[in-house]
Formats: sequence, structure tokens, C-alpha cells
Amino acid sequence: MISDKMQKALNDQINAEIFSSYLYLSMAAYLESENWSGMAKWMQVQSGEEYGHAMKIFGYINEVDARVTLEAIQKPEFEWKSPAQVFEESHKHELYITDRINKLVDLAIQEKDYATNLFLNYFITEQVEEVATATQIVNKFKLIGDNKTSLFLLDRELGMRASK
Ligand code: OFO
Repeated sequence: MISDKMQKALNDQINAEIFSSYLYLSMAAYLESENWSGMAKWMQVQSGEEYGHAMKIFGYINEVDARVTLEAIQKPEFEWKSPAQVFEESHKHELYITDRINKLVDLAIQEKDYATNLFLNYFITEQVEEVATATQIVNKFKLIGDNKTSLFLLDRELGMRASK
């Protein structure tokens, strides 16, 4: 069994992960509307992964015989200035999520909740990967600048992302 505090924090994280999924889906919709369909596909796959993160926590809470409670999901942004800005924002968002995961680990340690601490290891590793990928894409946008041909190539590359 986990503490009420831990249960609440994990439920809040389900909300944050579903919001991530919603935000990335909104980014996919924007990119699609601007005809960057490769980038839109990348974001859509990312949105699916975020939903998977939420479901992983959902499964864990049930496994430890605690209670999942779902709250309202915040409305995501829907307008950006450029595809580069979209990916900069997603990078910022991943840093925010990493901070949240670190705080969850802090709480698990405080509560001497060894099982949850171990469960959260997956998310610690996952966040390293998510931030690294986002950083890489942001850096590519910086290299490319306004070069349309390179942007088209990047769009094609990102569109090759397959679902996990
Ligand atoms: Fe769930 O890792 Fe991104 O937000």
C-alpha cells in the first residue's frame, strides 16, 4: 500500500502525462495545418507515448491497491509561430516533466516507499531519453535556420518515426 500523499502525487502525474499527450496532439494539429506532415506525425507518435506513460502509472496505482482518481485536463496551446518554436516548447515541457518526476522520487524516498521509488526508475531513464531527443531536434532547427530545403529534409526525417 502507498501513502495518501504518494497516491495523490501519482494521480497528479497521470494528469500531467495526459496533458503532455494532449499538448503534443495539439502541436501535431498545428504542424499538420501548416503542412509539415512529417513533423506532425512525429508529434502524434509522441502524444501516443505520453498516453502510455499515463497508463503505466494508472496500472501501478491499481497494482498497489490504491485508487486512481482522474481530474480535468487543462486546455493546451494551439497556436505557435513556427515549427521551430513548437519543438522548443516541447523541449521546455520535457524539462518540466523531468522536474516533476524528480520530485516524485524525492517524495518516495521521504515516505520510505521503496516500491514506488523502484517503479519511478523507468521514468527517470525515460526522461533522460526524452530530453536528449528534444535537445537534438531543437539543435537541428538552430543549424537549419530559415533554409527551406533543409526544413523539408528535417520534416521527412521526423516523419519516419515509428510508434514504439
Ligand atoms: Fe511522459 O515524458 Fe514526455 O512528457
